[in-house]
Amino acid sequence: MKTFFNIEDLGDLRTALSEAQEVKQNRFGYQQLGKNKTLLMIFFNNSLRTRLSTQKAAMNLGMNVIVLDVNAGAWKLETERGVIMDGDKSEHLLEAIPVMSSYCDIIGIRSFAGLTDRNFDYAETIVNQFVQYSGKPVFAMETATVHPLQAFADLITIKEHKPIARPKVVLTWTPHCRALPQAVPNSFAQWMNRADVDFVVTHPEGYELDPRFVGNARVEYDQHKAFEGAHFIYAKNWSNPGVTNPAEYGKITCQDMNWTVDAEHMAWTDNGYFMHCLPVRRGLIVTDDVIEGAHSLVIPEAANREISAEVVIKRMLEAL
Ligand code: AN0
Ligand code: CP
Repeated sequence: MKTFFNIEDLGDLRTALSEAQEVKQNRFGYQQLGKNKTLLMIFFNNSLRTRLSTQKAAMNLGMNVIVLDVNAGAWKLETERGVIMDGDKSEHLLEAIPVMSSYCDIIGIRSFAGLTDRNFDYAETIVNQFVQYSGKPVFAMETATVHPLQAFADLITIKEHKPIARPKVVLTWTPHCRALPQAVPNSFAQWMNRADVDFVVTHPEGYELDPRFVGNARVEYDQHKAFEGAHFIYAKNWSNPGVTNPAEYGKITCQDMNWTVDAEHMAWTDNGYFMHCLPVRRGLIVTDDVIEGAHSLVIPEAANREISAEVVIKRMLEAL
């Protein structure tokens, strides 16, 4: 595997899921693969889970790991070409990328959407430059539009807990106080569309996800109807994707607290599980009782991030 951004990069999903199961039972079984190989993890944004789980996965595989927080100690990077660099940015991404890649074998990158320029974000301008100029395998640790390590871990978690062969999975928008990217719901939708699940998306009108991710998934604007019979509720806030109104891209255009997942919402489901990628703001996305309840999967879901990362890095090592 040379890149990992979209579900297509992973190939057959069943094979990937059984590989995940195998890796989970034997996570130190591939130490020779990573010997004397270096993973460079580059963070343009904060992280708790991605940082720890990806580093752990690489260490399971016997790799050396370097973590770079671009905004804490590195030179500020210019990303646009053709500018006179007389501001606070001391170095250009086009030098920084080949320099960084000379010290490693595989690159993981976190670079969130700026949420101001839809075309810039949805063209994956930053990450594509890493792919083009590094000459190394590159994987997403959440880019402007995707978070595939999360979606893969979510799918592993659903497979481990599903009460029936083809469960009903509902992605629900929830309110939030800050404008958040669409990467998590984009990837979740993309992956659920390919998984053996009955997938429904519910959100206020105007919050339609980009068609290239949501595809032909069923969209139900009535959250109560969407929740009926659900086996998994996947809550997430996202800012306006600007699909129906480009001027609203990245803005908060709804703060309706009726969408917060509470016990009453969960009672509409078929004894459903609660999922969220974390970090989560209680009281906005979900109530304390639901996230702390017996049917909350947020901790096993986060733990599976180590497994999704290990499968992805293992495949990249195998292809070096
Ligand atoms: C980020 C987001 O919503 O994309 C990261 C989630 C994994 N969340 C926040 O910035 C709070
Ligand atoms: N779910 C997730 O990616 O969390 P972090 O932002 O803490 O890495």
